[in-house]
Amino acid sequence: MRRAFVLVFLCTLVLASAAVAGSITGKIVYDDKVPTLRPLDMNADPSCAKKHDGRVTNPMLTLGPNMEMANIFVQVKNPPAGNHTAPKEAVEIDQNGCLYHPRVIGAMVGQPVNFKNSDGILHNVHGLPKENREFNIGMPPTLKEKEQVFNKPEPVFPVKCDVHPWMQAYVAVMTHPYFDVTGEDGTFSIEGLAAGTYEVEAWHERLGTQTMSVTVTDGAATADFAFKVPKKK
Ligand SMILES: [Cu+2]
Repeated sequence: MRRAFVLVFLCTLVLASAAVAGSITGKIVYDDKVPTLRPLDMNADPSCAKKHDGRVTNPMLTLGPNMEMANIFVQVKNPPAGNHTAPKEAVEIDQNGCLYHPRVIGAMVGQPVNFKNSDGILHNVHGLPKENREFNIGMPPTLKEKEQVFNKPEPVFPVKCDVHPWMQAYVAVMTHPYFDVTGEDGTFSIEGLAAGTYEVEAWHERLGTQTMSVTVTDGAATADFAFKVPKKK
């Protein structure tokens, strides 16, 4: 009896660990004519311009040497059921060189987002959500960080600085942890997925969204995306 119990227990453990063994990883590239974006003009605030050597590339389209795309928000649209607890650890977004780093973030409902001010110059963090309450945090040079918590899920919304019109960030508020943002190598990784078929969505601030159906069985499933400039209708 006891042995049978242990066996069932062990089988359950094996099954449980197999059930969350999956992940979806991928690489996102740009596959179109690269537009010439004007560098950012920071001369309106010399203390910003001074933080850069020469031209400041427009971060709207951040490409790696092989057209890898950064700042793509990737999420599972049909996440596994269950209540997902928000991490206590804050998601950080820094105002550095009068730019947001990173430019795109995701946080869970109830998870703090920590807006930092490494610049030590005057910024304000003006969020323009639709579901959550609009917010506008003044960040004088001496204010090094300020936390903000979002209570409702919301697709990606813009955050801007009213002092520096070129400053732009994007925040998504999620009910689950199955999301990631690509770094400069264009890759993302979404872990902890049970076996199943998932709709994966990739979002870019100007090039829209793409979705792909991906089946996770065991180990890593792949979802690679290529973005093009949408055709005008
Ligand atoms: Cu600013």
